[in-house]
Amino acid sequence: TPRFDPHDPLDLDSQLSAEEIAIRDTVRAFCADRITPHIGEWFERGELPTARELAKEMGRLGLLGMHLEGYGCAGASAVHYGLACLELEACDSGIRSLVSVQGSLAMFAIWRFGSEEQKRRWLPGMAAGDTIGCFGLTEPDHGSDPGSMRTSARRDGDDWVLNGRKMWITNGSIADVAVVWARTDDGIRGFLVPAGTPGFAAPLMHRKLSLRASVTSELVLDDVRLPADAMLPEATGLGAPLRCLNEARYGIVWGSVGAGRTALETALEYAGSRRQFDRPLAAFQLTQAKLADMTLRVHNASLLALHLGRLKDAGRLRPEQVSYGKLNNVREALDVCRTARTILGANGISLEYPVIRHMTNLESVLTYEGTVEMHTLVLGQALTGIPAFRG
Ligand code: TGC
Ligand code: FAD
Repeated sequence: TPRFDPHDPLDLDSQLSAEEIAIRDTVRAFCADRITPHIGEWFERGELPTARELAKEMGRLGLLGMHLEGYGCAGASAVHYGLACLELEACDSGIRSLVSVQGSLAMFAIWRFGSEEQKRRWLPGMAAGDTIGCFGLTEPDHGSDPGSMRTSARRDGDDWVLNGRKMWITNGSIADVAVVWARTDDGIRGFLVPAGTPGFAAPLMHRKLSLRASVTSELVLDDVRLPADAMLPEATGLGAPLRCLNEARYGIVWGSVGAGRTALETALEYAGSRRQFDRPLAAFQLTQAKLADMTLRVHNASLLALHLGRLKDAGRLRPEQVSYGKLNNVREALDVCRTARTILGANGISLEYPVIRHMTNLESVLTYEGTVEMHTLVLGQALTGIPAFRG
């Protein structure tokens, strides 16, 4: 039997193919080379200054719309995509967000619900990272309950005219195209809004203390006139954006493991080298209990991600199971970061170490793509048959 590996205590590598390991290692090396050396500074400045350049590099690696087929997309498996998300988020949740929103939300919406012409027009450039997309569902007054959105699209001759506001939109200010969900006489529909369309603006949101190395924006739509073919023809009703969310939530199931892993590994290394009372921190039983607990949480989450990935590749993954994974893995990763932070003592609050950055990032991850409460209620409904979202 192989030796116990503290970095892979369940020997999960034995469950991955050589190709899966190769993809993971490529993304890990890319992050170590291009992102990790700068990410602390970007976070501190509250910027992602090289977002466009990074998108092109990630496009060349095949990471954008990675699990989609055709139109320049890599056509990789769900497990490949998950492993990539894990490595990206081991670096920073904001970097994984850039990729999630591009591939799982904006590109997926077009790929799944777009016309042939829309797919040909947008997807190859988005897969290459030359064209950036965003996904506007949340509004100032409607977050967990997007079905009550007020943004509207009305017909004027053949055209559509959109009015409303979206809030907290990742990639908004750098996007070349916004997928905007709006209410019509015919229910909720999706629209492709090119940047620069008169009446459309995407101002940056400021003062975030989480996900600082990520572009977050408002979308302003004031009498935005679009041609008839701007509407995604196959997307009818709230179920369409929710299907896109399943894809991005799936990526988060994996990604959050990466954030937890970085915190755990940082704490393990720190505990081995920092000495107090003439002993390494790692020699204290209380520290060992923390390390053991964090290890269980990170690697159980990893096992869950891999299991859900295999179900997805087999075409068997249910939205309720995605909620299960997102709820569990983000919560566990945040818990691991908080514990890791205590092991680092005062250094735990410094950006010299990645732990506090991951911890504050995960506060966003806990909220976006469905809050803890929403996923708890999704599971509650799956268990009892009773929806408890509204009175
Ligand atoms: P409800 O009546 O239950 O459902 C409406 C229709 O949608 C269907 N449906 C789903 N379909 C696919 N996947 C899912 N997960 C689905 N959940 C529901 C449902 O069957 C129904 O279809 P039909 O044909 O009967 O009409 O709708 P509800 O209004 O009661 O809402 C249910 C609820 C609360 C679960 C849903 O609204 C929800 O998930 N809310 C959370 C909103 C959310 O997650 N927003 C995320 C915004 S995007 C984002 O955060 C990006 S951050 C990315 C980053 O930076 O990485
Ligand atoms: P609310 O819905 O107002 O909820 C506030 C609290 O009340 C939460 O704890 C919630 O769980 C709880 N609550 C609400 N309803 C119930 C209920 N029925 N029962 C019990 N508790 C309830 N959105 C996009 O569309 N696109 C993006 O790209 C995007 N990127 C984001 C990036 C960041 C950094 C952040 C922070 C958010 C982003 N979002 C995006 C928005 C995100 O999806 C929403 O913040 C999220 O869905 C929650 O909505 P809310 O913030 O309006 O909270």
